[in-house]
Amino acid sequence: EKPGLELAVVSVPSYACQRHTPLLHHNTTLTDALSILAENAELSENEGRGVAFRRAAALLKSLPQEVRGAEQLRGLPCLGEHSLRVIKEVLEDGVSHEVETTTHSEQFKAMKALTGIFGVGAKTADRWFREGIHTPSDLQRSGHTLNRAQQAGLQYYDELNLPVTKAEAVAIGQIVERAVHAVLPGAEITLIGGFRRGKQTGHDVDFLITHPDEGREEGLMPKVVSWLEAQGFLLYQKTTGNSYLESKEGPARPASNMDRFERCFSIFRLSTDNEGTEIQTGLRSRRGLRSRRGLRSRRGLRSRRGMTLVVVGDHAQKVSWVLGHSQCSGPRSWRAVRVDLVVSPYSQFAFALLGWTGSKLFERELRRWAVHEKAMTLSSHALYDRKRTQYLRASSEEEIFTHLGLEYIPPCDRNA
Ligand code: DGT
Ligand code: MG
Repeated sequence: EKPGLELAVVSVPSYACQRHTPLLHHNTTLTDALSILAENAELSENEGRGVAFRRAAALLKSLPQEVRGAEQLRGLPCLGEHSLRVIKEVLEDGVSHEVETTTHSEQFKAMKALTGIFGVGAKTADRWFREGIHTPSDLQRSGHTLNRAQQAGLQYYDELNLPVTKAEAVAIGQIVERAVHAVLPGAEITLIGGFRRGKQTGHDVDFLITHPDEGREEGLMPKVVSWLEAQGFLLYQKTTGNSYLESKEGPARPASNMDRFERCFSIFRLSTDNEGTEIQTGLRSRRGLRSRRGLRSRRGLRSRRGMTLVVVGDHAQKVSWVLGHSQCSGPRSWRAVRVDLVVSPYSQFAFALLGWTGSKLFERELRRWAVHEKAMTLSSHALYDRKRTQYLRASSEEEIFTHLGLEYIPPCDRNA
């Protein structure tokens, strides 16, 4: 009488890249629980355990219906002993004791808060946690020396932790397009990451840039960044050059999951004037750094809307404001948004597109499939066939799936 018993006899393939995983699925209670444990493992730098929970969650996301009883899970792959135990507990009691303990643990909460700062990874956060730093405010008070990324991360903490909407991603896309076309007409810009998979919100916005005439894209990023900076669109940026050389990388070396494209990690200043989406943050109410009222040329102490602001530094976009008192509110005409830009040569575009569309687990599973099932090495640059000792070219994602002997999975079904 339990509906859906037939799940057990449906055969489900074990690699996430063999399955369709839509954004919306039927088992969110279970996958939310497993995701917490995965996150906790990742924050504790226990990668293997994190991946095990992620794989179990991804399997549940791909099922065509809700799991109501443990007997429906018989014969399904990817469900380790630990994950099964958690799933059974949630099915029977509605909650998992381990998940509850984790979400309430000081360490988990602190690690999440600290790694929520742009530029802070698990290692750094753990070191700070052991020094008694549990929140961004603790960190601010600690007087620790922070790098430029972390300073920006702290400064825009609240906003960078607000989800970026699809509308905001589209608005940023228009700015990126203007910038890219101003310095290289004919270049192509593609929205990648979670938004390409159909997500309605994201933690950042990712773009892939290329040009049909191979070589024209070389050195593009610094020009794009200069244009954006001159127009006042950047609050922070760090550009890294292209370091990919086939000869150096060597086909025999396992593909690193960090790629070597020219890349820019940035924080955009997105105007919210025209969209009626003004954000009212309690902290840091700063109206336009490049205000039309000529703030650019002024220096020193300023009093606006009851705040005392000190202008530090001498470059308009790099001005940082130190709040005289922190509790003030008022409409703001812009918000900070994390944006990643990646430039790919045209011949590597399909690989870059596949590698940057995600999800992270889907990517991981593609590489695992390639190595273990096909004796191939897949990266965001290339696909290498180790038996035939040659690179396999592709000009579309479909061709890459074909090379890998996989059914094509469209971006909207890569939400593993
Ligand atoms: P989000 O932004 O949290 O809504 O979700 P995603 O899926 O957009 O995640 P994100 O932005 O961290 O990364 C997008 C995809 O790009 C992800 O599937 C993996 C890939 N990716 C991110 N960073 C790197 C990298 O350094 N190298 C390579 N090869 N891929 C990366
Ligand atoms: Mg993203």
